[in-house]
Amino acid sequence: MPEKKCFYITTPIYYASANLHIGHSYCEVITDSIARYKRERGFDVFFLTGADEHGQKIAKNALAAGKEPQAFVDEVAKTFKDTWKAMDITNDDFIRTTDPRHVEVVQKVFTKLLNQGDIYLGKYEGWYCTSDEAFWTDSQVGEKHVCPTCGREVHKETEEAYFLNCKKYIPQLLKFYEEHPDFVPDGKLNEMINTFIKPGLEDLCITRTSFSWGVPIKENPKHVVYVWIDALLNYISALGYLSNDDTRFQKYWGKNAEIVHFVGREINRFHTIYWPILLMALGLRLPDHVYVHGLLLTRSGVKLSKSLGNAPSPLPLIERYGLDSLRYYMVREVPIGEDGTFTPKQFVDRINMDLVNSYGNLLNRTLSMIAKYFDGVIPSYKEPLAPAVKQAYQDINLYLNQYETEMDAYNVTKGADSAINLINIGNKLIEVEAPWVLAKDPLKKDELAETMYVLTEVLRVGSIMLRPFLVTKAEEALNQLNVPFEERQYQSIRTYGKLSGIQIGTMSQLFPRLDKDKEMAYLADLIDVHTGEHA
Ligand code: ME8
Repeated sequence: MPEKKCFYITTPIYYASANLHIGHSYCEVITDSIARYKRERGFDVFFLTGADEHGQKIAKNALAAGKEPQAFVDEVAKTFKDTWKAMDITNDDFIRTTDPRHVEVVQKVFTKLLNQGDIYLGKYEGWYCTSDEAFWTDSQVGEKHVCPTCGREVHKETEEAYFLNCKKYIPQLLKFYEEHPDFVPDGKLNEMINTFIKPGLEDLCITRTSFSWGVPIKENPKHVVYVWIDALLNYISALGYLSNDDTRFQKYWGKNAEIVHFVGREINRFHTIYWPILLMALGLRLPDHVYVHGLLLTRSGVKLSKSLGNAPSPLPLIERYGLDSLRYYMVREVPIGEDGTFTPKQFVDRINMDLVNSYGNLLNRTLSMIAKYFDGVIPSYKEPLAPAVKQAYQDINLYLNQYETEMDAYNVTKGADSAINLINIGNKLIEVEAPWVLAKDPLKKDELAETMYVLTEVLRVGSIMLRPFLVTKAEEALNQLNVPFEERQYQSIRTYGKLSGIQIGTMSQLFPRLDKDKEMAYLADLIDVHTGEHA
């Protein structure tokens, strides 16, 4: 057996300033789907998420809530963990920037870079956005002096501060970009180069003295580390970088591991410019990809966000529609690199069309017909003779190949689409072959058997493909078909013919049909409570 290839995948660590909303869940669900897919493909996966718990904004929120910052973030981090549990997120670790294991790494990194001359003490004057905890230059804030990210007013701040010598690394960074054109897929790097690097990237101010809720540096403890530098280091502190036991780090940040960060577009800059610079300064390898996904917007095009208070939690949606429906909608309906809107109509239509009509229905019809025409036993597999059945096997291979290509490129939207297209091979075949007609003709017994057989394969293969998204229902479908353990494994996905003679399990409806008007009204209400927008 060749050694498993290591795959390290991360989401951002979410600001522990308030509860999570469906925008964050979107980021987490697509990443989780990739992690699950990679595990299915035999990779040794490590999937990290966590909480970003330092900074002025969080200290302010804690004060407003009448709590000590640590007690405040302890509570928020617990809600994060509970939410991810409710969404069946399969993260292997949950890092908090207040974890001692993380704080130590931040301090050690600071000392290392200070000693090697990549960090120096200077004075900072700049435009600061309190909400985004980001400093901006004159050209970035423009004449109106507003934050380019959130549009809020920025103010001037001056303080003694340490700087990271970014300028030194620009040639090396540009060379890296050139040599790794797929570092940031979909051309999402050009904007970064044009906006931030070409106009001249300044050294980055990486400490603050105006507040204390952060990691104090050992050399000068009135300084705390800038929240973004603190936060970015989570990706390696969680693996045990610079700790007594760095086995995980050697493994998942090793040269043979595949490393992918998933981030939303508004934090592209930090992950594609400053994070690589930090890693270069530390003499570490860079990630293979920073995958930049789009954002969920309100219907009038505003980002759903915690600070604007316009975004609902995923929990009521899970309670009403089930986790799999919500996960499926997010993955399938919002094209991964683009912004999308949570639209009640699209939600209801997508669930009814793909999960109820295509998937649930195919399972139901197939099982009922096997019960009716074959006493509940899957007929024997034989080389198919009927042209439509032969074609169905070819189409299974076609969509399966397409699925793998898309999922390998992290395109979960197209991956899910290929899986449903594969399921629809079965629905089309039922229309063409009309098993109820074949059943009446004794000369068509073989054709009926091969038709029913291929339908079970469509469902088996399709369910394995859907499993990263439909984390309970796909397995439930395999249970109803009574597919043996071995034939559920991804490595057996292309092995056809092993289901002959299986007694099918108990039938039940996978997804109830949603009443369009009723559910659209419910969803519009739920969303509008937060966004203040009406359809
Ligand atoms: O940025 N739609 O934290 P965060 C889709 N702590 N994704 C969204 C979204 C939306 N409406 N709103 C937020 C931070 N996100 C930092 C990260 S990592 C070293 C530090 C995504 O809680 C957002 O794009 O504000 C980002 O990828 C993630 O949620 C965390 O956002």
